[in-house]
Amino acid sequence: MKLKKILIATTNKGKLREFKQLFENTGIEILSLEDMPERIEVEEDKETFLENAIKKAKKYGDFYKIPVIAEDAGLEVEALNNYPGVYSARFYSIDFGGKVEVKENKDKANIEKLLKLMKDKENRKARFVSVVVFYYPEEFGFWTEGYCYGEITDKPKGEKGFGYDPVFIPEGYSETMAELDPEEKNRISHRGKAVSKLMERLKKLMN
Ligand code: ITT
Repeated sequence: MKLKKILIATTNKGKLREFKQLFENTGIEILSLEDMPERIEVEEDKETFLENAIKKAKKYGDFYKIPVIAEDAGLEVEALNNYPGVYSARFYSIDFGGKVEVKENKDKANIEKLLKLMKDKENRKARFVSVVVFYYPEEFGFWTEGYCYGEITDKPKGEKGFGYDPVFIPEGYSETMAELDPEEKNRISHRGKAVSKLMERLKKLMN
């Protein structure tokens, strides 16, 4: 199999930036949805990360007819019954725990709601989950997953990364994920781990 270009099918700029870094020096050209001639809407309405990631990969891959990587990711918090989970991107807007108004941006509204729900919780354990699907239209596909374990802080800190990074301290660290350099985050993150497994599979397929 020859693989020259892969479309990273995400509307999230933070994710796209990290995927591009992870594929640096692989000889594979990374395209984003902005390089595509036409936009399509894909609704994430499934109950698991895997089903959402498969749905995104298939819709984009079949529409644009090029190899695609799609990811569904999120934060699972033990004391909140693993919420926000698959609702991570739109946690602020769901009934669970009450809705929160978006003032500056969605990431900040999600964090505001999470910290409110975690206010008196002693158990701060959480993990980031990434499920990544590679799909080669009409031929085959596979998926990998990665986890990053840590704890939820009581206030946001750091400006790097995106999403819930300012309130997540990875195991073994004293800084939040948003205080880590991008290379360091990619080395330990759920996404970094899922992508390195994916690359192992791709290497075998390309030989
Ligand atoms: P696409 O579906 O277009 O890829 P999205 O933002 O909707 O973009 P997801 O459905 O996978 O992506 O939702 C992931 C949400 O989980 C994301 O918006 C963040 O709030 C959170 N998240 C995922 N990975 C994260 C990370 O590395 N750091 C912080 N938050 C993360």
